[in-house]
Amino acid sequence: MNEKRVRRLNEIDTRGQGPVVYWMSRDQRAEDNWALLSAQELAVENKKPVVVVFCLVPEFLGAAIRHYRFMIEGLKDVEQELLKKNIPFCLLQGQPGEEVSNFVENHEVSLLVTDFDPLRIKKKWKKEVKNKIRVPFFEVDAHNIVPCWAASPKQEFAAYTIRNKIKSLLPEFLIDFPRLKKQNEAVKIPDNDWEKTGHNLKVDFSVPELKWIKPGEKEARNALKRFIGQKLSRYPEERNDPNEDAVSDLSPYIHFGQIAAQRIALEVRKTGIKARDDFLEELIIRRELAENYCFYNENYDSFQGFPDWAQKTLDEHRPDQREYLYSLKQFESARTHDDLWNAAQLEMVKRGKMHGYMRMYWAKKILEWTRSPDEAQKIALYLNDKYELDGRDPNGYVGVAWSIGGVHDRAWPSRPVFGKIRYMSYNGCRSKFDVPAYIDKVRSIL
Ligand code: FO1
Repeated sequence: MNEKRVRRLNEIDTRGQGPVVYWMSRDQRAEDNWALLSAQELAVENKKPVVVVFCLVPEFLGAAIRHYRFMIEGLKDVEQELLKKNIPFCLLQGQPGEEVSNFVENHEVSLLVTDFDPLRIKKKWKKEVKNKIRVPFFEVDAHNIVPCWAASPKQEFAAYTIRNKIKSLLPEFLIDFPRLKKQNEAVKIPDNDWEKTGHNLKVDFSVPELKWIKPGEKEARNALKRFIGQKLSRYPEERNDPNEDAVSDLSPYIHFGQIAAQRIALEVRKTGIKARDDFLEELIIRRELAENYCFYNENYDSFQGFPDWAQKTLDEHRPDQREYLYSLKQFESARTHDDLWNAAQLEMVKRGKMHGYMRMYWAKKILEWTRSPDEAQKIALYLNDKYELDGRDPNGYVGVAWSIGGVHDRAWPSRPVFGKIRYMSYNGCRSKFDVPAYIDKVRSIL
């Protein structure tokens, strides 16, 4: 295990008598999981068994049944995969500060490993657990190919400033995964009561589950095979056409950690298909740039996080007359004057996944049709996190910050409301793809 993937979260060296525990949160998979592999390595070193715990938290950042169903079904797969290796999977429920630290206490856990996540809520959870436990506590970046802290020690300005830093480290980090070993001794823990969990989870049922995408580690691998077999070669020219089904649909699996970005990169690189470079740019550089932004900028979801030039230009244009003004309700119910924007909103509500190109247009129009950039960002993030299956993710926060606040983008010729923030227009979309066809396609989604 490359030590650079691991960070210590406390300075305690005394270990407990019991098992090594991996507190799984972001990377919800048994295979290709550096945090689990690290926990297993530490367990074998100390002749201890390893146990995996997952803490199910109600009302996570406004997640709805759409998200919890996808995640919980995926976790059931994880439980089964781990069982085959004699590794117990223990489902906790409640606030991690309580539940995880109690588990460590009650099972005399020898040391705790968890996975990396740059989001504020995860830093808070880890701080609470760290303040309560008296055993060594480690964090492993199992989500990124180049660990976030290894890629750069600071917030990067744009893709071109981080690209070479990451590329120079790929030979060291973009390597194949060792297989998870079967362990002989297993700690006896009570069976998980999935029914009880499902029933007494307080969650928003107004956002229905999705039928078109199946959750879990196996389904994620199938989606990867399909993407490589049928779509990768078309990716460069068709990725910006929402009528073409050339996108990978892998983002929900990556978000819930049901597949490792590293696995995707390894399989795509093997193909030798010319198009792979465009896809790998998105998968590796753009995604790790988003992690970098959320990790080093605590205002990743607000106006204060935008670069100075962007804040200045947006401030200058706050008094500008808005040609249209819509409320959250009007946006949410896709009732604007713009049929293309309405279609993008409906695609997200009904399918849980808006096409990447439309996400930029969609967010920029919210900036154009609200009273302030602050309100625009709040509405965009609220809708994104409520309906997108891959919401509540660094990619989503940065996608909105790029569209509304010019994050990782440059200044453009100034115009009303936007100032120097890049503008996108209806006619611009019409020059890129068949707008009526997209609107019809969305209308036909059941
Ligand atoms: N992580 C957890 O550790 N426990 C949860 O109950 C949980 C719920 C959840 C619901 C929706 C969602 O989009 C993410 C959720 N996550 C949960 C976090 C997730 O695994 C990711 O770590 C972050 O959302 C992305 O960084």
